[in-house]
Amino acid sequence: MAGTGSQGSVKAEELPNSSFLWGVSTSSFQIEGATHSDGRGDSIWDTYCRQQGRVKNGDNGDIACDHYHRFAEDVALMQGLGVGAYRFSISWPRVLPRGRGGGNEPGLSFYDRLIDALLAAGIEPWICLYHWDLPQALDDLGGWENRDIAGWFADYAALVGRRYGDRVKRFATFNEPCVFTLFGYGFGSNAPGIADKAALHRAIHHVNLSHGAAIDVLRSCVQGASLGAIHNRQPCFAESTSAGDVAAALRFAEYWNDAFPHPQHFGCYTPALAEAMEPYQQPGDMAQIARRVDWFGLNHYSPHYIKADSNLLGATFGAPPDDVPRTSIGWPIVPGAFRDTLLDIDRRFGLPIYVLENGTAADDRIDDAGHVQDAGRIAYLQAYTGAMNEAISAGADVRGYFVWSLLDNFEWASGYSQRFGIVYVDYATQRRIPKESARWYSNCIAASRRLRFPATMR
Ligand code: GCO
Repeated sequence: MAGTGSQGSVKAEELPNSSFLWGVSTSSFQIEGATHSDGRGDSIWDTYCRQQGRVKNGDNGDIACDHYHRFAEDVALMQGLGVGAYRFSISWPRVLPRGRGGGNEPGLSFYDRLIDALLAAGIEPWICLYHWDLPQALDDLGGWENRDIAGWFADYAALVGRRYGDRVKRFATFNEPCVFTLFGYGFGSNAPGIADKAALHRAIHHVNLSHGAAIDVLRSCVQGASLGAIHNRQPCFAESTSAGDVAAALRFAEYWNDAFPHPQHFGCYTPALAEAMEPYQQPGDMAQIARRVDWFGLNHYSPHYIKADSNLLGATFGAPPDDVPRTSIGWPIVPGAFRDTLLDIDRRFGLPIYVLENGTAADDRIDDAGHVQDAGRIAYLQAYTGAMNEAISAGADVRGYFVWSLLDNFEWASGYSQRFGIVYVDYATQRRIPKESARWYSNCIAASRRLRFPATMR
């Protein structure tokens, strides 16, 4: 058995079989830094960080994990972990500083080097086209509120597909479209900081259109492409049994769980959203949105507990019941909700599922011996991978699991105050220190690879 000792031990019979894909995920703005290097243009997150009071401690992405310069070391870390895949995102303003027009060769060649290093290390690159860093130049033209963005996004997808498609086959269009539209255009708590219901609905529809357009482009320019999108899905429980909270939870779930996967897979908005989305639709849109994809990408951390509110959705995040355990940053730990979500996705969409983000932030510290003992994260990962295996045993077609995240990084409006990595980053020196959870994950992967039969046959 790979793991020893009580903390970090892995029981092989609790793991999926040897063909299962284990990976780690990151995103461009959260780790790359070098925001002013080699011709990169500004993104909406550079702008947002400059606005006073938006991001905790006034943090920004200028240096982040300096991955732009240290990618070789980071690939070596992944190789040491034994992961089979690495999901990262392309920074749109790094490869197209104005969002459209001519490509930026130094930016494009950075991803060439990263991809080549991954392949040399035996790690499959998974590219996500959009992890929230919209070129500022496009936001100046209305960003996701401007219907023309579907064409701009398709052109960007073509640039990426043609450039890397000889070596990369796995492409996701969007990461968590419900989060960046809801927080960015509905609540105003993420870039570009807009809080307006019509803006939210316009953005939702244009992101959906852009998804369909990019799928078509990638299919035509990447031979053997394996395509999908990355969605959040999680139960939205009412914080209380009051009619107001129950209605709020249902409404919240419509936006959180269904505004994107439903139209992308079934060619229509759910009845609850249909009327609101009507004004933005043109003939043929729904067919353009519902393009065939090859897998369902899932990000899941915990269920939501929702309560009524006076905001534009009439719903916001509430508190979990007192008896629900929480991580050190307060997120509810409910592995059963993860299992149920996987089974629900399997039934609803009938596609192979890749869990492309799961993990937790913790109050990690370097101890006197220079180690980072993150027992809480290990317990979380153990419980959640266990729940995933229950779903697999019950028939869910789950093909892979990626931890969020490889490195501690820029956690959006929380700046660097939340550490999600299995590798600690000492931001003052940029030194990387694999945490205990990195060792646990590595053991888990090694144990799983040794299994000869699917977990369902054990
Ligand atoms: C998101 C993103 C990640 C986060 C992670 C932890 O959901 O916000 O996909 O960028 O860092 O989910 O919050």
